[in-house]
Amino acid sequence: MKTGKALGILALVALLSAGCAPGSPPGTGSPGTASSMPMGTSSPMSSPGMMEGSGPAAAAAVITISDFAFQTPASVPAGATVTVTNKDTVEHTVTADTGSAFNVEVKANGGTATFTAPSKAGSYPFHCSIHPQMLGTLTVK
Ligand SMILES: [Cu+2]
Repeated sequence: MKTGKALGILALVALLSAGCAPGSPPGTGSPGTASSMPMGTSSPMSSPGMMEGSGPAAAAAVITISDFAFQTPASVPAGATVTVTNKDTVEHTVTADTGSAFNVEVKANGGTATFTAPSKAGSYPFHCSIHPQMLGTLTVK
């Protein structure tokens, strides 16, 4: 039994594997990666709709884009101002599939854009013109 040699090999293997381990320290996502974009500046909910001018304040019509997906409200009132917030790190668009009912670009990292919902009730499928696999439907009542 050449235990000593076996132990030596084991030690060598251990050394090698330790040395070859990818040197990625834990926590690669440093807390500083978030952009300096402040989150609190774009909150349409708290504004009493003074800029709208006409009509009663409707329920918040907000589309949120997150992780390459649209999060749409169950419905929006006809003619409502729809606010789009993009939480992704790339730009997206909200583009009606047919016609030109709406088409807005939404900047990355918390960018917002608004458009006016169609004045006619119905379902309006839309997509992102940059990422055609991103699909959504805006229901107008
Ligand atoms: Cu997109």
